[in-house]
Amino acid sequence: MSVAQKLAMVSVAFVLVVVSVFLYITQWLMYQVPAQPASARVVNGQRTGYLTLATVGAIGFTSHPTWVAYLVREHGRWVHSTVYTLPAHALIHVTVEEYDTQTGLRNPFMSVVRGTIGGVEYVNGRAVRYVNANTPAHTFSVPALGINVPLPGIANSSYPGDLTNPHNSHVTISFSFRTGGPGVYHWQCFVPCAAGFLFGQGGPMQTIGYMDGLLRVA
Ligand SMILES: [Cu+2]
Repeated sequence: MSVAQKLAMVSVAFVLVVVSVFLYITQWLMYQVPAQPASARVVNGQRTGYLTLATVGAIGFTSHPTWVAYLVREHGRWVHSTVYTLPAHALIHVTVEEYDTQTGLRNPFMSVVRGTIGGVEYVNGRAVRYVNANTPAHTFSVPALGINVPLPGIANSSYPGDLTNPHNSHVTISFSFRTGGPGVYHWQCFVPCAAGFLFGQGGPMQTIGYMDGLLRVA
């Protein structure tokens, strides 16, 4: 093989690598998590939206079956998504079925309910303004809207809670809040719930679709 031929082969290989890297990075940058719309209707003249969520200790599918995750109820099915579309200037009623065990908060500040209607959440129907900081499995927190809702976990002896069985052990949490104008608001969990990661803060805690998400208010 001549030097020119060798040079041509190396050049072609180099171009292929550069193009592959370029495609990989652009695909990664352009990736959009599919948004799950929440149902909206007018109740007593008030634009109202509903969001039904679940939290599980291990999602059991996806490429990370062992990761903690949020799911959303869509048309009678649990869907793996943390990107939710909500109506603007509306009252949003949220219900969370919490199937994971207690991890506890590193910062007890996050054990106080904030930003909800009445400053309360309902834990199995009982209104509370805060929970014991050792009990949350997860939180539903939207920093830009001042919302923080700690979600108490189930007892270790009841684990794993099974989403597919509505009678299985879980804690039902409900609360309401108002959306403002249109925008995209980041939300996340503040419990270091990522088992197996440094300080419980890696993996699912850093990944949209698990313990982080977006509220698309439109
Ligand atoms: Cu969490």
